[in-house]
Order: sequence, then C-alpha cells, then structure tokens
Amino acid sequence: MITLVQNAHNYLERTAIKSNDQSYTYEQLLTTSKNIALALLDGKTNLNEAPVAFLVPPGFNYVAIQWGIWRAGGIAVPLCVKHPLTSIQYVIDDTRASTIVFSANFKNLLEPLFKRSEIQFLSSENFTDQHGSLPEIDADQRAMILYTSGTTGNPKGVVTTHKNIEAQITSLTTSWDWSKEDHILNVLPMHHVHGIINVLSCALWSGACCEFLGKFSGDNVFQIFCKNEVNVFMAVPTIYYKLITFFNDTTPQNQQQITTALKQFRFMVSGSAALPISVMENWKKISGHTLLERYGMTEMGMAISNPYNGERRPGHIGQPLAKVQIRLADENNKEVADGISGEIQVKGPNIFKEYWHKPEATKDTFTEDGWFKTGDIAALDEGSYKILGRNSVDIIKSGGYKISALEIEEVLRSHPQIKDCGVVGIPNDEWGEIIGASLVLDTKDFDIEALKVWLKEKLPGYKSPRKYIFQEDLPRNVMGKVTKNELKKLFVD
Ligand code: MLC
Ligand code: AMP
Repeated sequence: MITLVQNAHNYLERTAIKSNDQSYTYEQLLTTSKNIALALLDGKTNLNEAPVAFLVPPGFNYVAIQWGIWRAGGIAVPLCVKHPLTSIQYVIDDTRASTIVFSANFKNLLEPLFKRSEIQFLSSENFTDQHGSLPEIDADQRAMILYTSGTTGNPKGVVTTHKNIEAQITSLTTSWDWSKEDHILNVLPMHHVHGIINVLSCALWSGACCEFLGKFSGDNVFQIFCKNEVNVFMAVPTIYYKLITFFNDTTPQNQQQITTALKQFRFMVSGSAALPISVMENWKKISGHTLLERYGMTEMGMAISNPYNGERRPGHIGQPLAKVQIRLADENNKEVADGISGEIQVKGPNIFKEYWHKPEATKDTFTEDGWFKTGDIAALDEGSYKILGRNSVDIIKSGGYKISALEIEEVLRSHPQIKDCGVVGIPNDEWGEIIGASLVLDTKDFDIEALKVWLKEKLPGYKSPRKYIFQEDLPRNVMGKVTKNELKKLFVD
C-alpha cells in the first residue's frame, strides 16, 4: 500500500483536513478516497499509471481525489484553478489524460471540451459509496505529473513515483520535526510541490492537520492565525511581503493580537524564491521568528535547507537535506574546487523519474554520471550554500512561480500587430521579479489595454507582462541574438 495512505490508519479519529469551516478526519479521508478510487476503476483492477487530471479547488475534495487516483493506480495530474482554458487544455493534451474530475464551479470553463468523446468527465460532487477492493500499488509506479516551465517554450510534465514522493516527504518530516500535534495553514496553489509536498503531504504523513484557506489575503491569513490553532506556516517570499504590508497598515490593537498569535508558532518556512534579507528581518520584528529558508524544485522536492535547530543564515539556503547529495559543477559537469561557484547538481531518491513523453529532455537534464542539473548557480560560503543566480536569463521567478520568457514571447508573437518581442524578469521587492515585455510593432495604432484583454485568454495572470516598452528593434549582439541583459537595463532605467 502507499505508505502515506497506510499511515493514515494510525490517526483515524484525528482531524486531517479543515476547509470551508468543516473538519474531516483521517477516517473520512480514507473512506472517501476509497469510494473515488473504486469509481475511477469502474470494474477494472488497476488504472496502471493512467493519468487522471483534476480541476478542484484546494480543500478536502482535492485531497480525497488525489488519494483516490493514487489508490486506483493512476497518475494524479492537478490542474491550476486560476488557469485559462488554453493552459488547462495544454496539460490535458500533453498528458493525454482520458479522465478529468472537475468541481461544479469549473463546469462553464470546461464546457468547450465536453464534446471530446475520448475524454471521460466526472463531477467531483457525484462520487457515492462503493464496495470492492483496491489494487496493490508498487512504490516504483508513477504517481504524479506537475507542469514546470523550462528554457524551452512549453511547460514540461515532471513525473514522480510514489517512492520519489515518499523520499521528498520524509526528508522534511524528519529534518523539521513534524508531529501529529502540528496544524498548518495551506495558502499555496495546489499544482506545485510547495503546496502539495511540503505543506499538505508532510502534514498528512505525520497525522497532523492541514487547513486550507479560501482566498489569500493578509486579513484572511491573520484572522485564522489569531484563533491560535495553527502552529506551522510555509510560504513564498511574496506572501511574507504581503503579510508584512498588511500588518504595517492595520491598527496597533490588531498588530498586538497578531504578534501574540505568531509567537506561539513552532516554526515558519520560506522558499520557492530568494528570501530578501529585509523581509526576513521585518518578519522577525513582527513574529519573533527567524524564517527557515530552504531550496527546492519541482523535479526534486526540497534539496537544501537551513537547519531546524541551529543558525539560519540570512541570504543562504543551508546544507543538503538527509539522503540528498549535492555538488557544484562547471560547464563541463566537473565538480568545482572549494570556494568556487558552480551549478547545483543533485542526486538522491527524491529526484523525479522523467519528463512526461520527453526522453530527450530527460536525458539532457542529467549528467552522464546521473546528476540532476538544476540550472541554479551557487557557492558554498562557510558551510552554507548561497544562490548566486541562474544559468538562463529566460527563467523568471515571480511570486514564487517559475515562468519561461520564451513561452510568453511565443504567445506575444502570435498577436497580429506584434512583429517581434523580448521578455525579461525585472527585479521587484514584492514579487521577486515582474515580467517586462519589449514590443516591436507592425502598426502605429496599438491598443495596450486590448492586448491585456487578449492575453487573459492565452496566459494565466501571473504570466502576463506587467511593464511594456516599445522599440524599433530589440537590442542584439553581433550574431543577431537578443541581448536580454541589455533589455533588462532598459526597464530598470
Ligand atoms: C498576480 N499579480 C501579479 C502577479 N501575480 N502582479 C505582478 N506579478 C505577478 N506575478 C496581480 C494580479 O494581476 C492582481 O492585480 C493582483 O496581483 C492579485 O492577483 P491574484 O491572482 O489574486 O494574486 P494573489 O492571490 O494575491 O497571489 C499572489 C500569491 C500567488 C503570492 C498568493 O502569486 C501565489 O500563490 N504564489 C505562490 C506560487 C507557488 O506556490 N510557487 C511554488 C512553486 S514550487 P490586480 O491589479 O488585477 O488587482 C517551487 C519549488 C520550491 O518553486 O522550491 O518550492
Ligand atoms: P520550480 O521549477 O517552480 O519548482 O522552481 C524551482 C526554482 O525555484 C529553483 O530552480 C530556484 O531557482 C528557485 N528557488 C527555490 N527555492 C529558492 C530559494 N530558497 N532561493 C532562491 N531560489 C529558490
């Protein structure tokens, strides 16, 4: 049996999930996910790694469906609830999922796909009690596909097995002292490892409670914190920035109540993007906590972390987690000498199996001797790793989301009035980076507001450019290649 599911039998009466003002026990999670698994199986003995996509808001149903897919032997493919249909359709087509589970609020969005007879659409509200037995699941079976942007145009499906997921969970539950007494608030999107592995799955592995927040806002988060139930929190730096802004703008009485609540927490984590030292310091003033910064990636879960007990160094990501091997390597994949910077390369049971249906891309991302190449550049500074940058200017991190500049350029170039364009990440205190686009136009009569509306159907909000400039031509080097660093400077200036 899947160990995560097996563990739940030790905590039957404890609260596993809180969502929409309701509490659900581990026993309810086991029963509901079994019903869903049997419905998905529909008489078959095993889904045998068939991808099942699901479009369901964060909450109990989301978790029961994820577990139901796993228990039936399928591959869980969570779809982003904020994506436009084009992005959702991309994932459905790329995975070739023949079953899609959706909740009622997405019926209208998905309607245009209902005519596709090769896809079975199941409403997440209609699962009923079922009787039957479930298959034995092999730990090496594929379990999940999460989409991530890369240095090529389109996002790639990152496939992890049950064994990978278990390794990603246990490296954190042991390093960070998770226990069944913990209660975490989950404010993160549920189609990425941060929300799925670090928050949800670590809590459920430990018999703890994972509470879901309806809509992120400083007010909503602090109101829940002030009930004094939550004791663990994990978020991206942008979220801490937004919470600090809310705190600074609220009444002194409210501030005092928030600070009192935060001081009771066991610990708080930041990751998915570099934590600015100013955010770390301001959060410490508000909460009394030194944020624990860690480093990870969709392809590997978490790899490097500041210590739970011990010094958490500002601007540093810490040391390798248990069972994770790290080296810094040069362009020829040779380990660099001490003190020299290099690409972070990783080995361990946490590393993903493959990019879905992309054997070449999978091969290219590993060295000949089996190290996973992250593309992040770091140096070891007095025993703690420090991220210095990335080896591609075409990867942007905004609000903790990884975004490919090339993917946005491809969409912009398909606009009838755009001849050419260049997209870059511009440093920003709140978002880490915001997206800037330089446009070379085919017309003098261009309506930027109309472009923004046009983009809404093609890209999720967080991938839409926030700043535009217009140029006769893009800056290029002698080879004719766009010089992205020059372009960046134009936005900053
Ligand atoms: C949204 N907005 C942005 C933006 N995203 N503006 C600039 N840059 C962006 N990236 C604007 C919207 O247009 C809108 O503006 C306003 O902000 C609110 O939009 P929203 O969609 O409602 O945003 P909000 O819910 O507040 O989202 C902010 C957020 C979200 C920080 C909660 O970005 C988020 O959940 N980020 C986490 C992503 C994550 O989990 N990454 C982990 C990947 S895994 P207007 O003007 O219309 O009001 C990984 C591995 C690892 O990285 O190590 O963990
Ligand atoms: P994703 O592909 O969305 O999983 O994003 C992974 C990327 O996020 C990594 O390759 C890093 O570039 C970045 N990242 C994650 N954690 C940190 C961190 N603590 N500091 C800097 N960058 C980080």
